[in-house]
Amino acid sequence: MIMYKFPEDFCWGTATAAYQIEGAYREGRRKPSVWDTFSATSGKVLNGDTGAVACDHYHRYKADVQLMAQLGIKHYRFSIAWTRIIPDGRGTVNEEGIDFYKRLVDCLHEYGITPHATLFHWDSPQALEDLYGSWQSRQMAYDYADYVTAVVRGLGDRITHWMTLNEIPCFTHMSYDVKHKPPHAPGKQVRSRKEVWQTSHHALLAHGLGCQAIRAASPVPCQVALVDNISVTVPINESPVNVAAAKNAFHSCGQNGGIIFPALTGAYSSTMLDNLKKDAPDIQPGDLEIIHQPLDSLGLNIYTGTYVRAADNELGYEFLNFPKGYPQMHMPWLNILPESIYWGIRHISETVGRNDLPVYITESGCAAQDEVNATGEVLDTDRIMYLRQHLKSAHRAVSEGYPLKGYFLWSLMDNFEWAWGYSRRFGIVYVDYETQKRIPKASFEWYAECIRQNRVV
Ligand code: GBH
Repeated sequence: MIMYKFPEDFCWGTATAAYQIEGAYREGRRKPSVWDTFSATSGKVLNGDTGAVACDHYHRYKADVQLMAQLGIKHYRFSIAWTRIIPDGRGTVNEEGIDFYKRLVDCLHEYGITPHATLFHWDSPQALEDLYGSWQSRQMAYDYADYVTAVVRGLGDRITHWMTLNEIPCFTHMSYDVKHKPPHAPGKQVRSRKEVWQTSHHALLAHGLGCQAIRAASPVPCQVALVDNISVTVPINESPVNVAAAKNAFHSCGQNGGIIFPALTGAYSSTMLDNLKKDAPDIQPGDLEIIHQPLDSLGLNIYTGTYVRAADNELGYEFLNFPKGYPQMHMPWLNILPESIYWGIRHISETVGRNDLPVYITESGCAAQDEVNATGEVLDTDRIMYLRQHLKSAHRAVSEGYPLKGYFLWSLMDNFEWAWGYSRRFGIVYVDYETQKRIPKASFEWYAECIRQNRVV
């Protein structure tokens, strides 16, 4: 019988992000990020929702850490808000901001939970958007590095696991090219495709400078990672020709070739540059060396993927559309494709060629149409089904020898789901936004049991 056992040292965790849970948007000298401005603008976020209060985690972090302890996780991934640390984006460091994260991290340590801090999860300071268009400018990368230095100076004695940026395409391409529906803050349209690629190039540069800043400022040895949402190509079946097709497709897709390839290999993928031609970003001498920093691990956020098969065309492969009625979770893009976890990890190893790098699934999870029933429970068996299949796929990667070290479930609790506001629930803890009451869902108990038994249950 296959027990789906994980190695003894496998890291079980959950993930969140500052703007999605903290609230307290005007407290502790915090100033607005682009998401405050965007969500306060009518028509940008569903139902006019904003992150002003969110889960009020800023005030309720102790109870939330207790929930994590009850769940049994030993690892927690959260993000630090730039506008709490340096409210104007650049310049004076705000000690009140540092203090909030000290309290949170000390509380995590009290319960034996290792903090994994993401330094940027999309909440660019509004002041820098006003000053120079944030990621449109190369200056953003340098201001980001200064912010990172301030964080690591303030918190580096108690945090040793750092992640530079979360999902570069989501705050560059989705923010400056409104063809992405729904767009992300600040939701501007730049003039050309080249300018879109320039924003992600600046973010890559920020990643590289950020890595250097962390290592320079950390008082103790630390771990540095990038978190990326690769586009996962899944062969329609595992015949050699279809596996080869999926690899080729992984390589040439812009979201991979233009982000993970330069970060991990020091070069944009050649097929992707060929595709872009005049739309490729300007790359200054030395940029790729800065971008290609030594990393201690790679974080992958994987929710779904795309089927690929071999085809008799110029490329030799084709992407397949999902047929009508294909099973989905509660997001238009969330087609259920559990093999994407396995293939994402395998492509990093074989297609990018980085089989030396430990990998963490830094986000995996789904939205469901959760309801509190008459007995006050949320019986989200659909989420359990989704998670069980994805963990089996993660187990396959481990059992075949790929260097998967941990799994962070997205998310600990329901939260502000960006342009979808509070209408989409990704948590294993239900949040009643009227009362801020937390109700652990059935999936919470299920995940706790996986952790207790160290296997897929
Ligand atoms: C993550 O992004 C985020 O890191 C997290 O903050 C968020 O809450 C979570 O997912 C759940 O959404 O509409 O076809 O253009 C997930 C990556 C990138 C997946 C954008 C959906 C849009 C596809 N997302 N993508 S489409």
